[in-house]
Amino acid sequence: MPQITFNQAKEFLNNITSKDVIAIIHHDDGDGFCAGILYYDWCKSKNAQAQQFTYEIGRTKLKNIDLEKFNKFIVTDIASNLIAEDLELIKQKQVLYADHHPRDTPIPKEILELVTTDQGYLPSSRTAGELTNLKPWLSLIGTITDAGELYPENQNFIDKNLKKINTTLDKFKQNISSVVTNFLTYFDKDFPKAFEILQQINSIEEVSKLKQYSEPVENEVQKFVEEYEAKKEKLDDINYYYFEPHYSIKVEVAGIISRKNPNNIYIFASPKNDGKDISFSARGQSKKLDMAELLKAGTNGLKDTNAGGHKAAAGALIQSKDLEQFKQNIKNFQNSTP
Ligand SMILES: [Mn+2]
Repeated sequence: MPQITFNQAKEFLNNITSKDVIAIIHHDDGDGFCAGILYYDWCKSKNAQAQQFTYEIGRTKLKNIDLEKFNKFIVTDIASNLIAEDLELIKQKQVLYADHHPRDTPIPKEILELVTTDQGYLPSSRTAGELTNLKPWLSLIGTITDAGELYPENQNFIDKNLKKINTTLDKFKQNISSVVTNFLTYFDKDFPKAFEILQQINSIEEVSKLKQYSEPVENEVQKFVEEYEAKKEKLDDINYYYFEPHYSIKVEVAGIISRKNPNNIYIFASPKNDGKDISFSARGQSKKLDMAELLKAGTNGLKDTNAGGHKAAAGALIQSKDLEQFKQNIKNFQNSTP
């Protein structure tokens, strides 16, 4: 595979010249964008030609990209099980793959792989910041949007970078990283535009320019959090909340509401794919019910569904026409569980 060291990854970056044409392929979340921009800026500083591609899980396929014109690739923040097949297509090129997800799927042995998992949980944008020494505040934004502060191995990195911009973690989350997260939600149907705008932000102060995009998203989150008590339904013991947001904010709304009473069980529902489908997020720290099992039971016997996740948080998708059956399945499952 060859796994390479931090210094070998640096060497790969130092060897970039104006003759190179480089594709940067990054995940579609805050960490992926920040890492992608740092590598993009690096390539530009070396006068190379660079083009970014946002990798949307389940949607982006490298075979749909004109790969021929690129001689080098930087792939970041995409788990190996999701990208292994696509990496086969570019293994004859020079590829740096810098990622921090658990290695559960082997990737082509030709690819230069910078694995950081033996050092714990290091978000990709932290590594990109340390490799390039560019925009340390952007490296910090990506790290925080990826919940890096929950892992002590990031503490020194976070403290050092907060100090540079003279702020606290709470203020940074409130005024900076959450703005970037909501900005990305605003543009989740036009990621190239999001990259273009975020790449042109050149200081922590300029992040406030993104508020024109983050505020409509934030306001909508607020609105649906407030409407919850009046609009929720009870499926026996489960709190069921259906709402139709304009932006993709279900997971954010689910997080805010469920954190208030984490021992309750919640199912949040909203339309997906132009109303053809409904997607669900289940939340609950219940000892009795596993959220992934609960949603799987909900989709029982229905066509074109998916469901999965963890004990305390899970997701699912059904066709809209099956909603009543889904709700009935959920009730039946509760009544069959001792
Ligand atoms: Mn990440």
